[in-house]
Amino acid sequence: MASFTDNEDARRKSSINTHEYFVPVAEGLNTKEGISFDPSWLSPRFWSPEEAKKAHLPANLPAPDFVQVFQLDQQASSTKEATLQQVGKSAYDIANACLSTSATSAVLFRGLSAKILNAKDFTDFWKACLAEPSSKNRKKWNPVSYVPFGVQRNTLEGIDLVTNFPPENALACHNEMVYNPQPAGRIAFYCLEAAPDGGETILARNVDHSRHVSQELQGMVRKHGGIQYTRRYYDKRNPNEDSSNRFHVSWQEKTGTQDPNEAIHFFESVGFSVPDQVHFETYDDGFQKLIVKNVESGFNAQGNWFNILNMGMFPLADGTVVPKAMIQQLVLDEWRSVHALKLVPGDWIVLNNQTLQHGRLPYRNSGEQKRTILTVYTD
Ligand SMILES: O=C(O)CCC(=O)C(=O)O
Ligand SMILES: [Fe+2]
Repeated sequence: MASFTDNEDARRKSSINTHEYFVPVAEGLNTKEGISFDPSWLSPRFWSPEEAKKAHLPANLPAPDFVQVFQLDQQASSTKEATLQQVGKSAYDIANACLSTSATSAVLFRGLSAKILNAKDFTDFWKACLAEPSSKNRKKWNPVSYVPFGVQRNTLEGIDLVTNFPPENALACHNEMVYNPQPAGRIAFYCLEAAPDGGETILARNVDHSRHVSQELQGMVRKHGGIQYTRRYYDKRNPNEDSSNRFHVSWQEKTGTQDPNEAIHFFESVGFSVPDQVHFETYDDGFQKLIVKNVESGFNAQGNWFNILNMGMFPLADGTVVPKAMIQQLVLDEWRSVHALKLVPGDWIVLNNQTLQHGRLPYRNSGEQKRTILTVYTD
């Protein structure tokens, strides 16, 4: 932890207007120790423990030295004027300024538990981040909805919680909604409660994946025109469909409407083109399915690796199937770019979702302490 004078020094050096509520932490997350790599984090669909023993594994996950860190100034923020709105505006100003430069892909605000104790407080703070900026030169943040393949997230007071993924498994790094035509520009996580054991946030820069993923695979994706993402939503009136599988969703549940035209419009409003990417198709049983199918290049605006080919579920644009051995190698190679940090209560991390991936390590909750992390997204 920086001393008061270090912080003063850092504040003077910083070109960012912190509105007195935040102090830059000059040393960032530049800690020496990392977390040793555990082969059980590798997707068991592609790696058995025996195979992992023979592989060339990463040694450890270092701390992410590229995250810009700011600490809530306890003195300034305890004044009467320091409402959640003021603190939110200030955090927005800092995050927006930092993320507007290509040099920064992550900003971490620490110490916010002095102001934000629950999801309701966070809602007020987040509203201030989304308000019209005081200067026309600043980009307004517009919230975007989370549109995954399957079911929506669980929520707390109307705010999304992190993906409901089995705690005992590592959730590998990914860019949110990378399979949609318009993935979110930013994703941010607020930690209300950390897991007593594990649950570290993991981060990987897309530019680093471009160095570690085999040139052969990158070339193959380019040569075959990108990656094909297909979703098939059944009609909930069809009694033959299995509604117990969470990836098997009806179009009515997915889009929140019973009206087929409105269902198509739902996808249109999040960037899919109609009718080529979204349409109803009639099946042999007489019921229709809503088919949503798009091709994405697999690379971001900077030309870096940006896709979920590692799930082994998606063909290339012309129907070519990537050999299983290449996906297996990809799953491993993507861990070579991974850094880890543990969010503690009061931490808010804002990420450029176009250039930085996130995920998390396995964790265990205890009776009294349950990992609780809120999630928001903007354009
Ligand atoms: O559990 C987490 O920290 C993040 C999970 C995740 O990838 C998400 O919620 O988008
Ligand atoms: Fe995610």
